Amino acid sequence: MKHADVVGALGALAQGTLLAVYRLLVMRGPEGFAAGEIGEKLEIPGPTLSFHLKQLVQAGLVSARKEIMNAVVWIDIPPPGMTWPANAEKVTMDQRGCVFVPRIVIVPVGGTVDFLNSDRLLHNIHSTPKLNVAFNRTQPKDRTIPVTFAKPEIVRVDCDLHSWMTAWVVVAPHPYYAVTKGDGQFSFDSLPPGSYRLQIWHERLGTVPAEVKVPENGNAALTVEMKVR
Ligand SMILES: [Cu+2]
Repeated sequence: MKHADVVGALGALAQGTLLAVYRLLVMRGPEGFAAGEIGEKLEIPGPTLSFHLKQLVQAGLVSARKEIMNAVVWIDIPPPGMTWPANAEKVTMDQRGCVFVPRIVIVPVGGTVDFLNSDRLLHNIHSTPKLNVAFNRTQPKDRTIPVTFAKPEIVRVDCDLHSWMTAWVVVAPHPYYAVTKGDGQFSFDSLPPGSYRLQIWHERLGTVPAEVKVPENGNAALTVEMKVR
């Protein structure tokens, strides 16, 4: 069994507990819990809990620290002439261990996301965007469903069969979009010197603006705080 299969299979087996841990963490939000506190609340023994936490981190659902992962950062007005390369990389979103992996993908305007299902069970992809075309498709194992997104928008995608399965497709008009990683970090490559206004969006924390000045020489660094509303 490959690593991904093992995680997927155990994820399916342990869904009840996994889900309870995830729910608790989602309810608490960015403040999070100490591992001991979670174990106590849910009466899960330490080794089992750390296994589940590892699964959730691997699935990109939680970060082990206070940094906010899966926030989307973008530049309001990109530097002139900075457009998507003609053959941008293929974007895929898998359904694995009953979660969308990754939880957030960035796709250029007019681009296509290949939705996959690596699980042995049936999923579906359901979305009712405001600007893009709605879709609601059944997805058996190993079927690839390509969906094209024509307008800039942050599109929510759900699986109707598993209420906790949510993902986001960020349809980006230019390449200066990034998703924060598990350590809360993001970066843009080759951003010319100048002042930029950024937006930072998180599915539960809303959108906050920020300003950054990129110097002639060297890098710009920025720290943004997001509060629970
Ligand atoms: Cu599902």
